[in-house]
Amino acid sequence: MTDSATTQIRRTTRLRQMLQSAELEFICEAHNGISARIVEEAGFHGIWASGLAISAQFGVRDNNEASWTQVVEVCEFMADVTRIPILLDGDTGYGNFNNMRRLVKKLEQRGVAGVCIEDKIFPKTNSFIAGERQPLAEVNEFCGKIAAGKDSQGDDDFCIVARVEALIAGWDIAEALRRAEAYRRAGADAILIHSKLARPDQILEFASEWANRSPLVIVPTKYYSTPTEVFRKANISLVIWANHMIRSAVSAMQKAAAEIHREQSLIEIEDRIATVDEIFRLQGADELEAAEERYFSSLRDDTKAIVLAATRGEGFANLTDDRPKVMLPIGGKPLLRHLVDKFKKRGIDEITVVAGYKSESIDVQGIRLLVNQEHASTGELSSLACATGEFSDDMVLSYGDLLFRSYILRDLTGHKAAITVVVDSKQRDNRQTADLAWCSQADDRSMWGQAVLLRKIAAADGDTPPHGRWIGLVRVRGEGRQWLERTLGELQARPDFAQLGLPDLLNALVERGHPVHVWYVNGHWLDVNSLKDLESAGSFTAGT
Ligand code: SPV
Ligand code: MG
Repeated sequence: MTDSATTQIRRTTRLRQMLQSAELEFICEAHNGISARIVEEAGFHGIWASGLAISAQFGVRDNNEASWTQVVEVCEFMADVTRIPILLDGDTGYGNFNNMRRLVKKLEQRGVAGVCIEDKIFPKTNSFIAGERQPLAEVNEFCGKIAAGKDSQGDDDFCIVARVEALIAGWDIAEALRRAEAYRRAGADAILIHSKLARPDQILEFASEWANRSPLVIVPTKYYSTPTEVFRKANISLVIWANHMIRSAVSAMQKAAAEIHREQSLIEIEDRIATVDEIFRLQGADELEAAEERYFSSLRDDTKAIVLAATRGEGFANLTDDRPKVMLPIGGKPLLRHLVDKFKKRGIDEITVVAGYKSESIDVQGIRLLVNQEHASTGELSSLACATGEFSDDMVLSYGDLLFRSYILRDLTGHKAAITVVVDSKQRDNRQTADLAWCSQADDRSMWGQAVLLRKIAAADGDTPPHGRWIGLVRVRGEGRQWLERTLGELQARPDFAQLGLPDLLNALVERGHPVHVWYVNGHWLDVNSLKDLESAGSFTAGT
C-alpha cells in the first residue's frame, strides 16, 4: 500500500484491504498515544492495540483488570494522533453478545478500525500464562457474539477478527479448524490462529488445512525465530508484532532508572535518551504553535513587561528582614507572583524583574531577574536603566507592589498610543502619595476611551486639585520607546539621577512635548505599602 493511499482511504477500509490483500502485511503493538505515533512513523500500516501492553502500561495484569472503557480510552488517544488503522485486541469482548454490540459501536465512534475477540471466558488470562488451564467459550455462544458484533457495526468495512485459542488450551488442530470454520460462518472477517510453541508447526499445519477460506492472522511472539518468508509462503495475511513496543520501553526505562539512581546525576544518560525536543515533536508541539499564530495571535501578546522591585519597602517591620516586599505572601503566594500571573494570563510571557534588596530571595518562576546592585543608594530610574537591554517596541512598565483587576491590563494593552499611563480618578484626595496626576481633562466617567493627556505627576500642591492617582503602570509602544530611551538617557546625565523615580521620567517626557496618554480607571487596584495594605491585599486577590 502506498503512503498516499494510507492517508486518503478510511481506516476501516485500509484494515480490510490489509487483511484481504495477497501481500503479507504487518501491524505492530502500541499501548498509548506516543507509542502509536512511533509505530506509524516507523512505517507500519496498522497498529495492534494489545491487551497485554495496554494493561502493562497501566501497571495491571492482562486479566481484564483495566475496564473496557479504560482500554477504549487508550485507543482513542492512539487514534487521535495517527492515521493508520487500529485493530483492538478486544479480549473476549468484555462480556456476552450484548457487551460486544456496545463495544463495536464505541470503537467505531472512537476511530478504531477493527476488533479481535478470542474464544475464552471473561475475565480472560494472557495466553502465555497456564494456557491449558484456560476454559474456552462454547462455540455457539462465541458465534453469537461475532454475529452480534457484525450486526452492530455502522461501517461495512469495520473488521471483526475471531481468535482461536484451541491450540493454546491444548486442543488439536481439528478442534481449532472446527472452531475457525464456525466463526467464519458466523461472519468473522479473519481468523487469528494463536500458538505458544517455539516453532511454527501448528500454525503452518493449520494454515495448510485452512486453505485460504478467509484471511489468517498470526502472532509469532513465541516462534519469533521463524523466517518471515515462511509465513509468506503459508499465505498468512497479517502478522502481529504483539508486544515489542512495551517490552523495549520497559528495558529502556529499567536501564535509565537504575543508572540515574546509581549515579545521582543525569550526566551519563542525557545523550543516550530522547531529547525533550523529540518528545515535543512527537506531541505535535509545532502544530500548536502554528495554530496559535492563526487563532490566538490577538491574545498572545508580544508585549514585554518590566517590573521594578528593588526596594525593601517601608512599614513592614521585620517581615522584610529577609526579603523585599514583593516577596511578602498574599493569599499563600508572593505579591510578585500575583503580578507575574496577571501578565501571563494576558499572554505577556517575557517579564523582566529588576530586583535589588535581598534579590536572592526572589524565587518566582518564569521571569528574567536583573539586579540593580546600587539599589541601596539609587531609585526607580536607576533600576529601570538596568533593564534598557530588555526594552522593546511594546512593553508595560510596572511597580512590583501592584495588584489590579485583569481588565486594567487588558484595556491598557489594547490602547494604541505611544505612551499611556493608568490613572485612578477615584483617588483625587490622596495626600499620602507623590503619584497624583494632573491631566488635560477630568474623568467624568462618560469619557471612556477619549484622548486625555497627562500634564504632570507629583504630590498634592494645595493649589489645583489633581485628577486622580497614577497607579504605577505605563504602556510604551513604537516611537514611545525612542522617546523614553532618549529622555532616560538625558536624565542620566543629571547629578540627581540616583534619586529620580518613574514620575520624573513621565514628567520629563511631558516637558519635552511627548504626548503621554491617560487611561482612567475607577478603583479596582491597590499597591501594598503597609501592613494594613497587606491585609486588604488578601481579600483583594481573592476577588480578582
Ligand atoms: C496481546 O497482545 O495482548 C495478545 C497477544 O493478546 S498475546 O499476548 O500473545 O496473547
Ligand atoms: Mg491480549
